[in-house]
Amino acid sequence: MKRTTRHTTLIFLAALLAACGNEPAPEPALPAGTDPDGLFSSPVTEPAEVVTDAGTGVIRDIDAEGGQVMLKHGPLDKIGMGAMTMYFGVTDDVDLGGFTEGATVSFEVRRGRDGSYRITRMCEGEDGCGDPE
Ligand SMILES: [Cu+2]
Repeated sequence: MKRTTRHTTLIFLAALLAACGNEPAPEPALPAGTDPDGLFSSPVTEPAEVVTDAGTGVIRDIDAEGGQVMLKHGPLDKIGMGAMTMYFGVTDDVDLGGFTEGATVSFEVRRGRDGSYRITRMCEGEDGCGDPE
C-alpha cells in the first residue's frame, strides 16, 4: 500500500512539472512609444512584434513596379537595425514615382509580423514627414 502511494505522488509531481512546462509565456508588453496612434492595437491578443521607426536615407535605386526602394539609411534603433544599404518594400501609400535616385529622404518604416520591413511614409529632405494626416 505504502509503495503505491509513493508512486502516485511521483506521478502527481511529474504532472505538475509537465503543466509548468506547457504554460505559455506571458505576452511581452509593447514598448512605450512604438504605437502612438494605436494603429496596431487590437482587442485580440497579438504578438508585440509590429514595430515602427523613422529615419533618413539616400535613395540608391527605385523599383516602382516592384514596389521597393533601395535606401542607404542611418541606424534605426527601435527596430534594431544599424546603418546599411538595403531594399525596402513600400506600402500603397508611398508613390515611388515622385522620387529620384540620389535624393535624401525621410521615411517611416514598419516591421510586420512576418518580419519584413516596409516603408509606410517617405518624403524629400531630412526633416521628417510631419504629422500624419
Ligand atoms: Cu536596413
